[in-house]
Amino acid sequence: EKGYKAWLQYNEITDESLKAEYSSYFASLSVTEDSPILNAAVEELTLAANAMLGKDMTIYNYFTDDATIILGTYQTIDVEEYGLSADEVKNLNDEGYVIKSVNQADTKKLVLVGKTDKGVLYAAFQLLRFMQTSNSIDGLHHVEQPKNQFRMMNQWDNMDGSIERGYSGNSIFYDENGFTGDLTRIKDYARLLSSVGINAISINNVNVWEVETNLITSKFLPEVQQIADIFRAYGVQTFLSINFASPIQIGGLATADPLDAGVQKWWAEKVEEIYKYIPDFGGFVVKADSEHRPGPFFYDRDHADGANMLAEALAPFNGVVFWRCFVYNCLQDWRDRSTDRARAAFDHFKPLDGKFLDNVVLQIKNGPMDFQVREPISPLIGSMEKTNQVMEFQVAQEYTGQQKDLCFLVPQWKEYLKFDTHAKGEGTTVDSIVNGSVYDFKYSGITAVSNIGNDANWTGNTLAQANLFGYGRLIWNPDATSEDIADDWVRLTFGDDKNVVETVKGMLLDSWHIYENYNAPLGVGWMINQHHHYGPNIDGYEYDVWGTYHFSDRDGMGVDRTMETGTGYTEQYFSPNKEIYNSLETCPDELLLFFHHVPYTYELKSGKTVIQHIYDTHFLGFEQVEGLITRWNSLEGKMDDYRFNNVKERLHMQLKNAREWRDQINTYFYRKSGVPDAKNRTIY
Ligand code: BDP
Repeated sequence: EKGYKAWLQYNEITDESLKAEYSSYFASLSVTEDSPILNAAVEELTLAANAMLGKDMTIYNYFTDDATIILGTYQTIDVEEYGLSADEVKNLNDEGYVIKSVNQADTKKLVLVGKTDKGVLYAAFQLLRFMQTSNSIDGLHHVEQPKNQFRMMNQWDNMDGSIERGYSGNSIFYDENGFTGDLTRIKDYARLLSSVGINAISINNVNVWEVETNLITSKFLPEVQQIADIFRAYGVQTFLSINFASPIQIGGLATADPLDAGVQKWWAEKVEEIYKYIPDFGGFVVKADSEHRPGPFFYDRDHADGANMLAEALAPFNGVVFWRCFVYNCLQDWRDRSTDRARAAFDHFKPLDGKFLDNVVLQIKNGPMDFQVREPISPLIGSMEKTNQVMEFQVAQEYTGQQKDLCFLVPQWKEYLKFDTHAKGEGTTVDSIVNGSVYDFKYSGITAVSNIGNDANWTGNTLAQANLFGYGRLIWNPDATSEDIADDWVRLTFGDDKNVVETVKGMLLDSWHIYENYNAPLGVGWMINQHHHYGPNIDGYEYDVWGTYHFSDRDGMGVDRTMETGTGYTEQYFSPNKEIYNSLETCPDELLLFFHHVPYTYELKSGKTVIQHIYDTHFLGFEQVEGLITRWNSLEGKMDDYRFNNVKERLHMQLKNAREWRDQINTYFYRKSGVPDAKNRTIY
């Protein structure tokens, strides 16, 4: 096993009593409905029964009380027969389910009942998770439903086969400006996504270049349709990223002006054509007026004009526009610096609240900058009462070690989701906004940039699979703890050996802080190599146009974003967050340099000076990576060599990276500040 099966290992059950218990339930299965999703559920259970128990289940396509597994939607199963009340299932949302084991003297049965067929599939995956993690399923009565509506994945795959910010090989979808045709691999990806509850995917990069612009033409739609068919069977709806200038590039029009009648007609016809191929097509993801991509600004229109034009075309088919808010000036004059990139999304979009049609969803990155190891939450989240919103995470580790360095991001995402915005008073957490319950959005949820490619193990570093798994599990239920998610992932992936479970889990849970320790300090971000974004380069972006500065000089560092003397960014938050961030006294240490410019000798709440904090965390971060290597090495022989060595190699790359960060950051700030290390360690 090279890691391909990820968390769907379905290893043979070795515990005899558990095996006997499971086997008694896995003799036969009855399913009376016919749908691709139910077929997928049956296929998964069959596959697992075979692999885990060596059982070949008999499948009945009619109802029979002889079957040991009864599977279907609540309309067709007489749930009361099995001790469930009809309401229990009926009151669930469309993707909810119940798993119940009936354990009477002479019969043992499992009932997997969903509100819809999607619920049934999720029930199947959950049941298999219970078994893979050695839980007894006798007496099971498990009820679940997802807490977010859209649980989406954004591929940043290009049709030449490359992946923007891809760290694990090439695309599984495209190659040489066409499709790979490897539908088996795509199906296995669909299984992975569905098993953790992902229900939507956009299959091409948000930067839509020339070739990909043609994805919405008859040249490519038949193949998009094939892919959509595969994902549909796993409850995953397909979306495409589109080029705002498509009417010009492929429509032969002279303009893409969203208020032009000809442009509107072109999109309406285009959408109709797409739905002929894919009747349940999800809609479009749009990056417009961002990093040189075309958009409504070019025609002096605003983003509501742009998004609504597409939304109108999609509305007759229940399609949705995911309109990204990553809009900022990437050609700033660093000598001017009067604008602040952190302000941009809020400044552009907040004034448009109420102007968007109800099938537009604003897609907002979790932070105001760009997926740094530490950023505050985007103040746009929760600030628009009348506009559907989803939050965007990045599972791909662009700025967090690129799947060489270990950085388990679930604890970070969890912090964002549980952050209290105070938008509607205390307790208005981010998760309650993005799940649509605070403002009653029609559409809501979470999306993220995928981290997979065609490497044998999908994610380059086998441990980076935990981020994909964790993303799905966390957005299904943001109340799940990082510990439980990590625990599940390790046991599903590597088995139950106590040593392996505790060691790997500990490594995962420590890893975000370790990465932060040797990275840019105290929330300031960006001290990274330009373009490829791996490794340190403290001034790489400092005198450049992207709006990402740290303002270090001989006296101090950090970005003044206060209302009085700075960019006024803090104003964008609700009280009391606005005051908390605005004041040096109350701003949390870990974000201090994001919000304030302070002397190197400024004393943190931890009692250390900023400069000593920098030295200490950077020495510590490196040592902690040495510690990760020791911890991992203790597992030699406890798993297959392939996966063991894969991670070992990556950890050594990480050590090199951590050393570079430590040395460059410490040296730079020692030279700038002239303040020696209180502990007298060697700084060059
Ligand atoms: C940045 C990436 C860039 C993406 C952009 C985006 O560096 O490759 O195109 O975000 O989200 O993080 O559009």
